[in-house]
Amino acid sequence: KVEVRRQLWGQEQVRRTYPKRAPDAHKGTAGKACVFAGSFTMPGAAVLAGKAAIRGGAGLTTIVTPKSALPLIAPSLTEATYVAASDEDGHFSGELPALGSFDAITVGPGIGRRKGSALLVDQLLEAENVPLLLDADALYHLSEDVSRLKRRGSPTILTPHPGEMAQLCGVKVQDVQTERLNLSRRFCQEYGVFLVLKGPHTVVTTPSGEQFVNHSGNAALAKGGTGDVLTGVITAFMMSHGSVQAALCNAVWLHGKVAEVLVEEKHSLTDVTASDVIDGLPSVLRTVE
Ligand code: NPW
Ligand code: AMP
Ligand code: MG
Repeated sequence: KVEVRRQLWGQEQVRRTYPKRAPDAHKGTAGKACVFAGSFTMPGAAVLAGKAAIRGGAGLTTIVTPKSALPLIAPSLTEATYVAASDEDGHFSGELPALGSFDAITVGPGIGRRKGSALLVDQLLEAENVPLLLDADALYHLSEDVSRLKRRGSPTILTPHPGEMAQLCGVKVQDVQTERLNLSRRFCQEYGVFLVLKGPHTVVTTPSGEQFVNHSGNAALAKGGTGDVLTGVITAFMMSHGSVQAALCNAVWLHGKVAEVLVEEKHSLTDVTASDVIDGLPSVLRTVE
């Protein structure tokens, strides 16, 4: 007998689980995030993920990016600090720079698909005692050998869109879409990860197979960069929320709700940009905290 555990996650659940910021919080207690993102040809992905992490409440956000991409990112992202990674033709060379300690590590937005970023992902999968979020091109590299996930000792979060999920599972996009819940649950139970399968009605699945279906959002989000924004918000929420599941569900709901509010108040479904989603976060955050 299969126990079905699927729940809806909406404003009520977000309000109930959204953490209070302690009056005596300082930037250290609000969470130190390390985001491996960007390259010479995709600096914007790092800007979007980094800005969203900061708007999402991260106390300190460090962007690790190839040396030549750094000056393209930093002028648009004042509040972050930076580590320049060794660079090969505008992309990560694969050498992992010396890092301090962090409360969350995120890798993927805009890192590209060359050998250097594959080596980087290899090494980050070995990072111990810290939650690791893999998105975008990190998922591409992960799909070379998904079994590496089984060796992780700390929470691991994957945030694929249907194309990335198809690659991770070695199936067609259409098969992902017709089996979103079952495929997600089987994947999480086999590999012991949290999964955010994106698209309309994003599904969040926990390692034990609990599932939450999101109903916020609209087609304004169908535009480059919105996934990088979601990754930034999740990075921040992973550090502020006691439960990874609540962090993921809350970030997904909020991200979608922002798109709804933007279209209700001043945009069309056509013109919303990923940056607008970051700018829209405050008005929705105010309704839940
Ligand atoms: P297609 O294109 O429809 O034929 P991609 P990406 C498919 C960075 N970005 N449902 C798609 O098929 C990201 O961070 C940088 C079904 C394709 O075959 C990544 O690092 C930006 N299928 C990098 O770009 C802004 C879907 O999946 C495959 C699907 C590439 O990531 C933009 C893989 O997708 C972007 O975020 C869906 N919803 N979505 C910047 N400003 O710097 C995609 N597919 O081609 O790897 O595309 O997600 O853009
Ligand atoms: P990515 O493909 O990584 O850039 O992520 C796109 C983001 O936008 C994800 O959070 C998707 O769930 C969301 N999104 C894209 N298209 C739609 C849509 N038609 N309806 C609702 N959400 C969408
Ligand atoms: Mg993406």
